[in-house]
Amino acid sequence: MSDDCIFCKIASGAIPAKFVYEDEFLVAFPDINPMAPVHVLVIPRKHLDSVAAAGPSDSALLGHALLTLPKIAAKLGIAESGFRVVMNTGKDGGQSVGHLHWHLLGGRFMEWPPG
Ligand code: DGP
Repeated sequence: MSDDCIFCKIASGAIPAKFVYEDEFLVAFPDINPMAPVHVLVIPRKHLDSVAAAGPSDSALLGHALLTLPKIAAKLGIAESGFRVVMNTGKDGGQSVGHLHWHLLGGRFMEWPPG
């Protein structure tokens, strides 16, 4: 837990959010500024600044997250139509919140390339 991290506060319940999924390691909740009909953020309960801050001891956590993202997509009804997972990292990656997170987007066709 990082004291000044908004996503740590959401994960701990200090700031209320509607969890669409949670388990021992992850929580998922709607993005405050949705870019698609379905747009949730999936975050580890553990504070990591970004994927660039992860190390070998985080392998199981990262693997668990990747395996869980399609399950959350299924729960939200976008597994069959398809979905996009985005992990913005650092300044040029467009990361604005310094706690590792995956955007799970769906409910419409996702254009490529991204802006
Ligand atoms: P990124 O730019 O990849 O770091 O994405 C951060 C996202 O987090 C952005 O889409 C807006 C969202 N966000 C920021 N603050 C909050 C918050 O307090 N609650 C929720 N639900 N989403 C937030």
